[in-house]
Amino acid sequence: MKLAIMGAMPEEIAPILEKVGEYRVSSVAGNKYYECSFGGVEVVIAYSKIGKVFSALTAATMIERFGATAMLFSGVAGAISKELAIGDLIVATKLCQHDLDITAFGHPYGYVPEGSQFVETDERLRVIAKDVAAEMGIPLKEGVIATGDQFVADAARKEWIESTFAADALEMEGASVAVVCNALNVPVFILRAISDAADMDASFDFDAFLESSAKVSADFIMKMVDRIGG
Ligand code: 4EZ
Repeated sequence: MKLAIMGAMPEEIAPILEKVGEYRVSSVAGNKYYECSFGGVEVVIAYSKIGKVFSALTAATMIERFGATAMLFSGVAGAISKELAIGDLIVATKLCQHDLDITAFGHPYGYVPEGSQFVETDERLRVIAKDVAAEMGIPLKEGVIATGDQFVADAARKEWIESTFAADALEMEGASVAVVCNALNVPVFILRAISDAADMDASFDFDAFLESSAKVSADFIMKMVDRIGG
């Protein structure tokens, strides 16, 4: 097994690189990839840059070039569900692309022919996450995450995403990573800690809480890696 651990921004993987300590670095297609062995597990770590295209490129590279056989994504997200406060964790059961629209042809939002409106994550990895949360004594919400190439800082857009997809949180990479992993038959797990509420204050909250929420997510992911290494 070789585990891929990815984020979108440097801040999202910094706590992970710090934890593993030593690694080999290589560059592919404008991104750096960090490889090491951690607790008996081979890992490759990278941040993709923001958005669906860069994250799809990085996920595919980790699998095809670096031989990753499972994918753990760690990062921050905007909350939709009122149950989610800043710093809370959410695990995606399934994800959608909220900005994918060929509804002019009668298709539902987020759907393209030969694709699906929602893409699912790996159940076994979600069970590991539940075990880790129980052991830590912390709540872990599961739900739908909506992905799109937009930083959402607008109540109307957020409400549209909620009513269209029943989404609990939103971000800019999860669905594209999950699509790539499902296509290449690699189990995928998407974890996010809340940095903002995708509303008028989102950009300020994001700047204030990116680092602390990214660390909440990264620390949880590393607990999962500990358990996987057993
Ligand atoms: C994207 N990520 C934000 C990147 C923002 C600024 C330079 C997560 C995220 C997010 N995405 C946190 N809050 C969000 C929101 N309100 N809308 C979209 O994955 C880069």
